[in-house]
Amino acid sequence: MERSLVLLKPDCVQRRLMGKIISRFEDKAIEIVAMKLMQVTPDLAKQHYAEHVEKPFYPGLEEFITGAPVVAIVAQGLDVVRVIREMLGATNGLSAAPGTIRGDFSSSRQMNLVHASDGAEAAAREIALYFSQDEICDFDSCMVSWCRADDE
Ligand code: FUP
Repeated sequence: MERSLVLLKPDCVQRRLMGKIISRFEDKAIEIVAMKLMQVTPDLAKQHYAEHVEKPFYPGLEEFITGAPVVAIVAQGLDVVRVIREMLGATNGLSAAPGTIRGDFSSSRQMNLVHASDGAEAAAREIALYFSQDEICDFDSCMVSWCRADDE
């Protein structure tokens, strides 16, 4: 079982798309094991986007990600890092395939609605940035037995 850090970014919150996007993950039987509405601070933004801090687009990215609240989510499932990245589509909403979340709702490179970890290592680092261990709920999902076979 794998986990991923998902952020519904400020554009998603401001455009009232939170429910629609969360529904996509629920429809796919991805489990949500932690979730909260929160304000990203400049300090947290710098830690989250550490690999981009020196890039020319970073100041605009920080202004955007701190400009309104985000919904931070820990998603759990089989191969969930790859599955969610594929559900999101390409980074730039203008290039993202129709049927993906960004392809259906975003027309921007910066305002691309949702962040999701790009690997298992990034997921562990990002989950620890946004959540303490006691905020993550370990519970038995009642529908697992109707969503996949025992050997999957
Ligand atoms: P992703 O892995 O899809 O989140 O994308 P990246 O790590 O490449 O970029 C992180 C964020 O920076 C993306 F959400 C989009 C944003 N970005 C810009 O705003 N401008 C750029 O020129 C490149 C990326």
